[in-house]
Amino acid sequence: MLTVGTNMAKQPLNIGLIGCGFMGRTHSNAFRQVSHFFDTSFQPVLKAVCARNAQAASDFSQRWGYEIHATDWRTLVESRDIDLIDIATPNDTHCEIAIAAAQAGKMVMCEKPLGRTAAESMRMVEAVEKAGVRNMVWYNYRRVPAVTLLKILIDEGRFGRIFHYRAKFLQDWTISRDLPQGGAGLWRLDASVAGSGVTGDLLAHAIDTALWLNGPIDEVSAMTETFIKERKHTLTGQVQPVGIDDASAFLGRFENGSLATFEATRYARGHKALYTLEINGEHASAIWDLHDLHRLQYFDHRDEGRLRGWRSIHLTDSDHPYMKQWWVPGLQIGYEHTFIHQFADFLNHNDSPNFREAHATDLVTDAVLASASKHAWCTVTQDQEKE
Ligand code: SOE
Repeated sequence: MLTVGTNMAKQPLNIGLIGCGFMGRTHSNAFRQVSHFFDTSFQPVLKAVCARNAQAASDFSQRWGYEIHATDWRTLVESRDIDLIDIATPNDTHCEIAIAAAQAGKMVMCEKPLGRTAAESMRMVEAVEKAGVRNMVWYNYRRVPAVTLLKILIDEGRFGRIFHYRAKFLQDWTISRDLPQGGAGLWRLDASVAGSGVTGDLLAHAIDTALWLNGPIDEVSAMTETFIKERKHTLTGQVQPVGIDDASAFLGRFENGSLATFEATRYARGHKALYTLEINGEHASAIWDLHDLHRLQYFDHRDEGRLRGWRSIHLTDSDHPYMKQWWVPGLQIGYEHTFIHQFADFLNHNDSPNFREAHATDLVTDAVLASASKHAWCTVTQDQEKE
């Protein structure tokens, strides 16, 4: 006998995705996979996808199984059939789309950084809070099980007083001076679209994780550099000045008294996406490395002296965050799972980081850029809501 499978208990959640690039794929994969592995009361429905290029929108909708495709994002925002708008477009469009989606009463999810500046992201915060709609920003690295475990260990007080937090995000894909700026795939090099260079693109990840793990950053002293000063613009064909920062580094102080050392660059030859972080406390230290993302290095000074040393914890057991939902112990997961975890949490009413939390990251990146341009220490404006 054949039985028809039903999903009666689950509430459909109709998703409208705007943007079909790399991030559109990571999000679509999360929408497709989440119900196969996580229990939630929602059933995501891939309702509509939008891209400026009609062929790209059509190809994407067929590949991922979206019901309809469009070339104007307003079609999705105005549709009564859509519950949630997901923004995976270049940074200069986040604000307008998010505000319109909030005003239309949709839930809104947005790629990072939330705004090109903190002033821009504040407008987005105000819009979602005024409309009372759920909102979330895709700072996916919080959902690496090893990073989530680190948060749990810190909150349990295992580290004692924190002295140091250091993070790096290193890439090497813009070293060639022949690489143009602007247009699909290269908008990250166009300051008018991206807002900033590695500060908003890469340091923002490191800052989001740091604020989550170690609390607010009070002040920063930064330097930035643009190594290639002019590049041809894909859209105009003209050689134009480059307005983004190619490298960005800062020293800072956290509110808890610990010292911050951060660096991001696209000029570290040989490094493709080396995001590493380290925290040193009174009793313990930990190190995490994106290229070995399923491991957490942990040292606890209170261990028995004869056996004291760095442990390399392989996070594949069912008592590790998120891992009960996956395979059997010993079998690891990867990058794409971080988006599935974040979406599963969202479906289970954990929206963190929401727009207001992501705005706090933009306040730090604004201070970093201001400090670098003034050659001076800058105080990070704190979110009024939190004071
Ligand atoms: C840039 O190359 C990039 O794709 C970022 O935009 C992502 O946020 C980061 O996770 C990987 O690198």
